[in-house]
Amino acid sequence: MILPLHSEPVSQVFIALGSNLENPLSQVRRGMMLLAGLEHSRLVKRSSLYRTAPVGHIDQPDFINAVVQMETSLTPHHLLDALLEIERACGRVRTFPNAPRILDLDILLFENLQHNDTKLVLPHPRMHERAFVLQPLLEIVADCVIPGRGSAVACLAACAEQPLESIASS
Ligand code: PH2
Ligand code: MG
Ligand code: MG
Repeated sequence: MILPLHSEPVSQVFIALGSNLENPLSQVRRGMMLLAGLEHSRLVKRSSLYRTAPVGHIDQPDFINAVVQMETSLTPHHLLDALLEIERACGRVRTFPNAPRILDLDILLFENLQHNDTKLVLPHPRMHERAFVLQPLLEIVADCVIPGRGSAVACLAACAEQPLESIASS
């Protein structure tokens, strides 16, 4: 009998990457490289890279944004801790909400889980109103549905005024 190499349950997850400090393009590429090496996980697909205007706190440099699809046997909270550790390793220092950052890694979707505690909200609570998340996500899954929010295509249509420009394949 041929046994599977591992029998841990695997979850499909989507992670957003963003940077607007210290050569954002190379920060996002480095973030992807570190995600590709994440324990108990596999990087499945990566979107193109986008240059995007800041949303929210607008008096800051443009961002580079992208999304990756991963498979992981980590729990949502272990995955979150691993992402925070990568952010720290890349030199991120937290100042105020929405401040410029070297690297931001956000869990967008973890399977179809809807979850809310003080550390983690799933799906990401603002993903449905951010073109810099929706456009790269739709590149990977054209028929993506956001639990509790509906089709990602419809969400993107509602934030069409947010400028973003595809700059390179990742
Ligand atoms: N991240 C934010 C707030 N605003 N704007 C853009 N364009 N890209 C981001 O990654 C971003 C943002 C908070 O995480
Ligand atoms: Mg964020
Ligand atoms: Mg974050």
